[in-house]
Amino acid sequence: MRVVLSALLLAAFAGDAAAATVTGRVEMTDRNGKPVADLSEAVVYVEGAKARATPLKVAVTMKGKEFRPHLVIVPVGSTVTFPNEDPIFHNVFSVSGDNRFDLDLYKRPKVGEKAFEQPGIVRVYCNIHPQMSAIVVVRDNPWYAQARRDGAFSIEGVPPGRYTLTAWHERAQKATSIELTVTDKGVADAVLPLDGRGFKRVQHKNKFGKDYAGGEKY
Ligand SMILES: [Cu+2]
Repeated sequence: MRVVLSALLLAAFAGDAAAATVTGRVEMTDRNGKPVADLSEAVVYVEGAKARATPLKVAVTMKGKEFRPHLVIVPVGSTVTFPNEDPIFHNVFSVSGDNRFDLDLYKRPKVGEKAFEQPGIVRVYCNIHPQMSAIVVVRDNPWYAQARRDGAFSIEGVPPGRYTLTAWHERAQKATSIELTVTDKGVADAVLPLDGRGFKRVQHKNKFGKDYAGGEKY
């Protein structure tokens, strides 16, 4: 028994020691085929490896009829709070698959919240103001990053193995995935090109699946 335990402990330590860093960069072309200058809302994440990450509690504040920040990434089990700092009503909702929710109407100083239990891209809107939108990216492991303005990203603590590395951006037509072999030395030069040439802003529907009525009431 003691021998087995020691072996397990060794394996655990070896695993920690071998965790590597994956760095690289996201690139994206815009509608005119030019490079996008600000990639700070691109996300990069390791797929195909489930691992528990400590749940977070992060705030997406509603102020001036905007969600701030526009994008957050959290591990499964995390709670996103939605403080309303406007003196008017907002109604936060999403119809994104298993992460759908509806916080109903409230105004300052109430704070609604939602715990996200399913990995996925959650598109968050307000049922009153069609121009308000936010993105919550929910991941089932701790290996994700938000790119810097110049597209560079760094994901730490990745155990050696074979993975899919995916980049996603709201304005890209689809996510870009590459196969990645991580050794204990890490990966330094992953390049993930995204195609934003076909981007068109399309007005989403309200929480009932209908068009927004013209003329705001609040
Ligand atoms: Cu609103």
